[in-house]
Amino acid sequence: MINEDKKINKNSKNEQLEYFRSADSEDKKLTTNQGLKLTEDARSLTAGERGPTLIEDFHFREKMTHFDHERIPERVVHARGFAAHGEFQVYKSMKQFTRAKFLHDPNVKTPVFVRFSTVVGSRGSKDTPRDARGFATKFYTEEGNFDLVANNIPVFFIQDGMKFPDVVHAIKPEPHNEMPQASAAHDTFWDWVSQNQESAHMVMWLMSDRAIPRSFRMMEGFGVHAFRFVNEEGKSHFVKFHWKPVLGTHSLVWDEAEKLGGKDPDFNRRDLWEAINMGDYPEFELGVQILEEKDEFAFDFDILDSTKIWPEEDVPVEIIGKMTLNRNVDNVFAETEQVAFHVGNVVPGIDFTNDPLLQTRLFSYTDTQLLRLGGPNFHEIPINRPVCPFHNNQRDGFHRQTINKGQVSYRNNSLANNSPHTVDEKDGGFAHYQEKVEGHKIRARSKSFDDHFSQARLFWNSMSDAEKKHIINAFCFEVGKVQYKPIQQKIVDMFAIVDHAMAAAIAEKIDVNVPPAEVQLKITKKSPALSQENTPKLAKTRRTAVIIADGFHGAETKKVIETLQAAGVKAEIISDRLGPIRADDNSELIAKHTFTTASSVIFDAVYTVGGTQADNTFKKKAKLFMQEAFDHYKPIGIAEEGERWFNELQMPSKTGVVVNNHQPEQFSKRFIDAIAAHRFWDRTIS
Ligand code: HDE
Repeated sequence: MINEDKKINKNSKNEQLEYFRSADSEDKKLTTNQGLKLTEDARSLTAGERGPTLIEDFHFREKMTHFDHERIPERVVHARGFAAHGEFQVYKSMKQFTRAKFLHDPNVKTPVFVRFSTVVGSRGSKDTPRDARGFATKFYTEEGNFDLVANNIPVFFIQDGMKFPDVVHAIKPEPHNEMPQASAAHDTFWDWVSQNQESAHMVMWLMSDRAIPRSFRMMEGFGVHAFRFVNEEGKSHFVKFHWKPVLGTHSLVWDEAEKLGGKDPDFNRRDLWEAINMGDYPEFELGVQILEEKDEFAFDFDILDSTKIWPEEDVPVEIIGKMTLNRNVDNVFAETEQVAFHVGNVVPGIDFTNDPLLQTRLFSYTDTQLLRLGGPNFHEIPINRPVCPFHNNQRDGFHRQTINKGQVSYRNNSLANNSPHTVDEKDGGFAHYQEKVEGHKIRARSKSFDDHFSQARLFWNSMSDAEKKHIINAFCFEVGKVQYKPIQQKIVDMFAIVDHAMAAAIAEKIDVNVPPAEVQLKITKKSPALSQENTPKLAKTRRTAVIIADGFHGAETKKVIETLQAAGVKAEIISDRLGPIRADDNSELIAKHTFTTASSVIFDAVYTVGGTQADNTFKKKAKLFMQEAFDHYKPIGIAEEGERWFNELQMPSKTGVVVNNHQPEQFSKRFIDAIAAHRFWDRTIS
């Protein structure tokens, strides 16, 4: 129980959590929840050694009842997620634009908690479906919690939250047979898309590589809506928030994503967990696009429309700070599952706009927590508590933790000096931005929201050839799985407006008619920032499988591994058995994986060394491993036997294949460059 007077440093999230944490390492006596020490915990109380269990067994009943109630409803969307703690610092003061204190002082480290998620799948579903990813950040600021509840896609399916239950029902498993899990590739979703053309832009992103991120550490984040920055003088600017990953924005290839769903359904969470444990702290820079109020109508789209981006070339993203994730959670349920984000959690200096999607979100988040977390006191759960003091006259309710003292629970009061009392804006009080609004009560949308295709085409125009190919393949997969022919035809007709050649290529593969070419928009504008070709590319933290068999070249292999590691590449030994593998010079390397426990899809690159004692089974498995990595466009390093085996595969090209001719230093340098290039899209695949 929390007593208001209990002394903890309220400004330290770590200390706050420590207060509630119970460590495994302490020597503790087993008790009931009432503190009764127990002599036995494996046998229930029975009448005689072979007799019936007695209802008197309060210990058994307490243990089982608690277990029976362990589950809470999973999130209706974003059910599967993984989170980490960290800190955020601004590079420079943003005081000119916002009163938000955590954006003023570059010396202040604001604790953060970030939960990444998929949207559609259940809590136990795989990490790698084609889906948007959630990227929700709670900033525990000294002025209260600010939640930036973002996605890795900058636009949304709909313009008005009224349609949210519809799009979610359509994309979730179909209700009559609860299939398919974590996938948009079914009739109801595409039926909904064809009936709701405002989704065109988001669907283009969903069909692109953005929807299969390589890692949570390599995703952009977008607040999607236009928010407001409000400064001390009460002046407001429109603002859009961006997270830019320092490692760049990178993706899986679809075949890899599908295979990973079986080989390692935890692929993305494991990647985040391991990176933090190894000290490779994920970093994201915070960017803002800022618009003056006078420019509200300066664009050929409505800046309040959540199906639109503000192209970065038109409104530059200014980088203002950095977030570093440096601590894993201690308990997934207590932290990741119980964290309650709310787009309405803002601090003075950050405010809302009339974006109709944002406005409806402002209702949904608290409402959903009331059900999910079982009552109105979820703000008291340790992960949700602000680090600053909070006082009001709210009382009681399910699971109330605080023991409020005293007689008074109302204002205005004279008995407690009218405490707690409101404060002026100049003393840190929040006052809503006084935007002037007037109008008729109507269910209608401004004509400025009517263009659903121009930015879908802008996105298409901005893609590289490889990215375009992936989008076409994604449509062929997704819409190809639709059973009802007229839906397939409608989708192809709809996306011919975006690009006719794209639609024709899809039509051919899914056996529907090619629409007339005239429907396509003539827009040629591009936004280079949208292509992942233009993102930072680094070898750092990439995983390379090093395939060795007994009799491998010891000195050379060790030299290569050392050089890779010095460049931040994770080199992991794989062989046909775990444990020590003996080199030609009698030294050893320890195999962490076998061909049974690991496969090429969990690695970014492969270095096949081989070994003089490799038998035919080993060779076959190593070849399969290389073949798959090759088909996924990954860098391949080869030495000694490795090169012979690769040549036996008779692959159609050697693009991205780096040979080690007993020159480990030269080889390592070229291989690291290849790892940094990530994929070789111009490679010919048979
Ligand atoms: Fe959410 N969304 N959303 N959403 N959303 C939820 O809140 C909702 C939208 C996003 O890791 C729910 O606590 C409505 C856009 C993230 O815990 C729910 C609308 C964006 C997360 C909800 C939207 C998001 C959620 C479900 C349309 C990107 C996971 C559980 C008006 C900017 C947060 C929960 C976490 C979660 C409602 C649209 C991001 C039901 C009504 C746009 C990252 O309240």
